[in-house]
Amino acid sequence: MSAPVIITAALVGAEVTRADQPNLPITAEEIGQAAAEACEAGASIIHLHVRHPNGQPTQDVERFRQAMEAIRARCDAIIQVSTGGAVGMSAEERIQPLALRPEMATLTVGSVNFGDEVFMNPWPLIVQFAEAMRQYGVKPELEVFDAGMIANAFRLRQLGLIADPLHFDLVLGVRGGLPASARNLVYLVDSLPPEASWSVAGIGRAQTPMAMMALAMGGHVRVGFEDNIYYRRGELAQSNAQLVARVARLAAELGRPVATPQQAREMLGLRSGGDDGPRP
Ligand code: KMH
Ligand code: ZN
Repeated sequence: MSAPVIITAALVGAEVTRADQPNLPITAEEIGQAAAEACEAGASIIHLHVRHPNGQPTQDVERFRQAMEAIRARCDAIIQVSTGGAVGMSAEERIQPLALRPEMATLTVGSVNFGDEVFMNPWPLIVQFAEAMRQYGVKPELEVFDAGMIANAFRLRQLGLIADPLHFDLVLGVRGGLPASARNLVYLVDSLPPEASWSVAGIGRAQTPMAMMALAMGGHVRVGFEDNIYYRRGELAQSNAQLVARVARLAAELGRPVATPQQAREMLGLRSGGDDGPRP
């Protein structure tokens, strides 16, 4: 058997709407239910964004607390909060959920055009977020949307702001970022520290081919409505779990078992096992 694959379910995101995907989870209860189904299908990490009841994206700490409680009531998944939030949010808004001391959080290591907008991550913001994660004992997942961002991760490591083993998420196919291709994925993986772990998030129709490449290369996989709302061309996915289940099936064909949350914690070197709960 090859190494287990860690599947991350990006359930909600900040950009997708109910008009785009009628089954998008929005309330804490809906997010908790979607997380439980995704875990049952093989996910061990829940990448978490939250919304106001009207569907607007928010980084409000109470909304995160409610969603985290709803997830923890139903499954043992690693909760990875977003510090990316939505394009245009301030650093102060985006950093809020770290105060809940989740096991993991995203740390985007550079700015990138994002559709018609710009996802702003200037160096001082990156340092501020990395320092806060260190202070709260939160493991960063380093989000890479373009090749140059990896150099910033090395710089953070050199400054002692992040520690080995590093974990990256390679996001391929955002309009304005690095396109999703086999050549680009291989280039990014070759640019990482050899001991680092990595997952791939292919955007839109690139989700499944990028997942298959990651599985074959020994990497990990992120899927979910945040990145792709379709099951196949022209057919909306029924649920986040349906997308996770496909990756689990493909992994099985390649002889890679899906990691349990506990196995994923060990593989990622997480601090305790996620039983210390959110704090005020
Ligand atoms: N919503 C994107 C602009 C993250 O979660 O850290 C940024 C994003 C990345 O979703
Ligand atoms: Zn996100």
